[in-house]
Amino acid sequence: MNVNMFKNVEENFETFRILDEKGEVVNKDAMPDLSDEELTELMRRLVYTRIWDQRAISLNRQGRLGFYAPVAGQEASMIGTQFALDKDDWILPGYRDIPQMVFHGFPLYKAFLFSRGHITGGKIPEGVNVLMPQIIIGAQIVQAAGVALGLKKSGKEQVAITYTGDGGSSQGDFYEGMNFAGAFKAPAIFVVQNNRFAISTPVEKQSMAKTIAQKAVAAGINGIQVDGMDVLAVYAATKQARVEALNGVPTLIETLTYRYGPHTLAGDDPTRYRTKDMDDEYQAQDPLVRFRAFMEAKGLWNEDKENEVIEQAKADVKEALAQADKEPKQKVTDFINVMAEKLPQNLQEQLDEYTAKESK
Ligand SMILES: Cc1ncc(C[n+]2csc(CCOP(=O)(O)OP(=O)(O)O)c2C)c(N)n1
Ligand SMILES: [Mg+2]
Repeated sequence: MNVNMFKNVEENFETFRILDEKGEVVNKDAMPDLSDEELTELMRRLVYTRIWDQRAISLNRQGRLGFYAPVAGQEASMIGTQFALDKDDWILPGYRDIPQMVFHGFPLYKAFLFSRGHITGGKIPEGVNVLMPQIIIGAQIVQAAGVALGLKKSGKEQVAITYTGDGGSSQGDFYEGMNFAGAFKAPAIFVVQNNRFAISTPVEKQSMAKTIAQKAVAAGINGIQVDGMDVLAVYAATKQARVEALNGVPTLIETLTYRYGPHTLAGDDPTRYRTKDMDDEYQAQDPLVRFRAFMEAKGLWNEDKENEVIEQAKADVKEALAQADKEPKQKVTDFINVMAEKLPQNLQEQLDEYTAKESK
């Protein structure tokens, strides 16, 4: 028999890109409709995030921040997706997705308090539609399907977007969430930031699927693989996914990206699982370098503007840190007290014990 019964589904999942590595437009038809001001804002956010990330890493090393997962390399993937949202849309982030939260309105000083494990960092201001970052891999995906369905049922023109990594795409929750959203026509967008590694596990060992995007096929939802270091492509794909979501079709967006730093600052050493050649390959695709070239060619960006943003980012980090420092030191009773309206007996006992200790 000469019929090929098993066709490769990944052939339908070419990488979508608009800018090449030199910042030249290679897909004019897909160019999103963004004003000069909006393009400038995108560039500003990329630079701002790179600087804030550098500052956060050094603050962590000085012992002034706690948990931190570096984002350099992934800025286009993070910022391009968030930029395509409406203010009222809901974000369900993972631990690395702090930039999307901050650009959606979550105050930077609270992000720093979250990093320190302080309860104030977990109190989301009214009107800021984000949930707290999930540390449990994949847990936010089923929740996103539920939030999306809730938005639909209440008749709102809002979507829920959630983020996970290549590692997260192996979790059962990932399939459940996508399938549920598809079946209930819930306005959800699932972003998998494929930075090629789940801590030290390469994506090639994670799954035999050639793309993560193709995993959308089984759920009957849209799937697209995007060059996640091309902010315009990421933005355009998310913008379209939002329209589709509101029409009852969720989308899985796989962004191909890379984290330049370690997994977190808790001590992993990327040189033990990545080669210099691989690092170089992705440095050559740097989302900032690429978009900067595009912006400079359009006459919309220059060194002065860049320096202004760098100074602003440094000043904002300094101010946010000062504000975080003003927060009263957290007591054990503080975090027991925020857990439940009426405490169960065992926690009540702990509360009594710590109330007594803290009053000494
Ligand atoms: C359910 C669960 N299993 C294991 C872990 C430990 N863990 C933390 S991050 C991580 C890797 C996640 O990789 P990926 O999804 O690719 O996201 P990335 O960190 O690369 O952004 C693991 C295994 C966890 N937090 N939760
Ligand atoms: Mg990963």
